[in-house]
Amino acid sequence: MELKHLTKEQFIRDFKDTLHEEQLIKVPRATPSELFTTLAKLIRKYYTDTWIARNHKLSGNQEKIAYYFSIEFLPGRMLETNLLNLGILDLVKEGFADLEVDFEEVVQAEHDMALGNGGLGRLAAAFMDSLATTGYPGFGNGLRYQYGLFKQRIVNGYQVELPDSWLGSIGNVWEVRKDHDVVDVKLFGDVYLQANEEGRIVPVHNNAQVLRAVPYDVPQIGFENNVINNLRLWDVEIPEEYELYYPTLDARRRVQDITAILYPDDTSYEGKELRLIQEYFMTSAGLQTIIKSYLKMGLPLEKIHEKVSVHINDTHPAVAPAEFMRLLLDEYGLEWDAAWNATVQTMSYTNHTILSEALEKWDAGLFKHVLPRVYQIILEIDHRFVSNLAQNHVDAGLIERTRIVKNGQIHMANLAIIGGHSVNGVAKLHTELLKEDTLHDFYVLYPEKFNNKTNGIVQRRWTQIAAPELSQAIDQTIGKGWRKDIHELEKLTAYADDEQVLNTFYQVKKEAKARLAAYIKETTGVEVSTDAIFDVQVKRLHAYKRQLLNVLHILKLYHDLKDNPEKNMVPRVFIFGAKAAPGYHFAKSVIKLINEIANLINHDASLQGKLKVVFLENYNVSLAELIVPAADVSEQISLASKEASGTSNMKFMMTGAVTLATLDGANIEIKDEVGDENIVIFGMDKDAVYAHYAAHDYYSRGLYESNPVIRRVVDSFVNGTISNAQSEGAEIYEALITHNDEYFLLEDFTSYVAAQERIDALYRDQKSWAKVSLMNIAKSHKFTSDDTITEYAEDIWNLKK
Ligand code: 26Q
Repeated sequence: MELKHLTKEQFIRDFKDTLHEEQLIKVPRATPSELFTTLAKLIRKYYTDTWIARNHKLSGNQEKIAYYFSIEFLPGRMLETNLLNLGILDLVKEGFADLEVDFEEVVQAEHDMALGNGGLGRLAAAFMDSLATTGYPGFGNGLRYQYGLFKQRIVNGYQVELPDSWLGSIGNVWEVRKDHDVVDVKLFGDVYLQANEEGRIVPVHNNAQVLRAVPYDVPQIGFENNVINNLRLWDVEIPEEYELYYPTLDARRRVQDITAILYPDDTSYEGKELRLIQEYFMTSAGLQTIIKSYLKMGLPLEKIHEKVSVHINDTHPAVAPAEFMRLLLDEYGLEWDAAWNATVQTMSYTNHTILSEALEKWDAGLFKHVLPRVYQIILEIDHRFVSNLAQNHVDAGLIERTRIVKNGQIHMANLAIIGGHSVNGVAKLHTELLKEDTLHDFYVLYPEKFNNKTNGIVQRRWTQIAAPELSQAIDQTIGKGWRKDIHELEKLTAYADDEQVLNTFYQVKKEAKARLAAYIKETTGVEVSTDAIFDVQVKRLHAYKRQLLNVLHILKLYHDLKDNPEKNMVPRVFIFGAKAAPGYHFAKSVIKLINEIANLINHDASLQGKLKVVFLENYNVSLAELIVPAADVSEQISLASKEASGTSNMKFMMTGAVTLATLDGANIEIKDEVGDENIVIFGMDKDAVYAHYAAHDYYSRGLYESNPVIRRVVDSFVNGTISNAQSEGAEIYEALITHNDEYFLLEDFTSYVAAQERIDALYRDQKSWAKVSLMNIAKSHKFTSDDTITEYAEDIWNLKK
């Protein structure tokens, strides 16, 4: 079906027919959910031929394909992106207007696909969109969780987690089950080595549990280019021929558990058997199908790296090099050296964190129990790595620090680095820290493997979909070319002093703020004025991200206003959104405190509406689409060196927020793009932070005792200022004072307050503010994931379009 020629009238006819056939009803009687399902089915019909053609072409033309292995994908809703990318979003909106259907209601009937925690999962989804949009052959490989990231409710100020049963009653309308591509995955059992008839030593794997991996493909539609790639998500089933092994409901449930839930932690890692099984299950299933489809080309396996790249997104799929070796050796009979060469040249790895508590290490005993054959192979890889370096007279300490298996643990990052040809960080500073610090030993061994790939975002979702008024204002100013080539945003710099343009953009921001204000009123009951500065911090809750620093500043403003209700300040609305990992006690206490401080402040008439605090529950991709375009200030205040990159910082920038930031992650690159005058920077840089580590001289109690402003703010956690949060307040006080303030909030507090005062002053001059805002939009094109993925494709994967 050629969508180029689709008219509104034809679309309306098709839609009515589909609704009739599928739901046996007419438009006025259909619910938003029925309308959504119908629309999704219709556009599936529209794109199916293109999808099939793409799959045929790729299997026929022998192009190299990259496979992006990730335990998380976080696309959010797909309807609008799919319509936009097919080039029919406006047409469908107009058609629905004619049918008197509220398009927005239909959009909202789709459940977010939230198979990810935060940045890492969202980045994986962005890469899928950008691979299709740039036209590179790149497929995703992950898990089809029954339940996505938990739904957050706030009850009495506390976070409550509810299951996210995203498949609901209508399932995932976009996916296609691919029964002919099922593979089996083996776990547990005993392995011993035996000579076969040809005298070759082969493993015998007895008493294994055999699981069936069933793929579901979700189309990834490129922007107006007739390219559709696959995101392949695996589900688990009991193979019919092994049914007798699962006689009880309990036994069956234990199998289904493998793809039941996404682990909701995004930092501290826990060595759970089920998690290891999830990781292996998707890795093994993915690699098996990759090898099978490669062999259909009739080429020799030892050259598979010429046609296939496997990317390891963080260490979660880092068993890949060992599993690939197992398949090449045991299933396809390659010799070790040929298999190892192919493996190293196929694999590449991205690191997303320098926090040592997040680095995956598996207990060797547990690993051996679950994956006995893979364990043997890892021991062999480790053994060869060690003896090879020893032969080359490499320092024994260096060998010990970089080997894979030691002290009863398997170090997954080490396996990913040794078993691949590329290691990258996700922003310039992060990659430098990997080289200098976290992975320095590997950098000494393999300097050529290291490279940087600064993260990016799908600009289309954050402008054309989330910020339609802004997009129109851009069209009116520089024409529509930017919608296809985001670098044209640079043309906006020519209007930095054009009062009329600045005023238009200022008004556009106000419209977005009004939409958010209505949502805030509806969901929290709090009234906020669009004349106030909308100051936003939305991201996972973690100590290193320092939501608490933001809270300290709010308390300071509160004290200032109590002392002097006439204090001259631009009214502020502080907006938070954040999920805490369910087991992360500290993070949950911060949420409770934010909510109780909100209660305190929002109900205090003496503050004359100058200060408001709102916590929006269940922050997810769809809520981000509402919040981001409405922000005046983007809070990116992690302790320097801790935030690998950040990506929300890029989204805020693109929609005209002013970034208030530390010199961390990609904030540094944002500053380099916009210049010092268009960003507000504060706090210690990475060198100052590291100097404290080296000298062991950080002493938070000293700062508390010597600075009365700090003392008053910190004391308000324990002196009854905040009601209903005594134990949480005490906990925070302890963390800051007794436990020496691990993330140096108190040291950065003073410069943070000064930075906030600069924001206040800047906002008072509407024209200056509008100019800074416009410059941010103009320079944001640097952070498109289309360019990031092009760098992966060219530098790491060696793909052709
Ligand atoms: C590991 C083991 C067991 C359970 C969970 C996990 C786990 C899950 C998710 C560990 C880490 C994550 C996610 C990490 C993450 O989102 N990191 C962020 O990645 C972004 C994209 O590169 C960066 O922009 C952020 O700076 C980084 O924090």
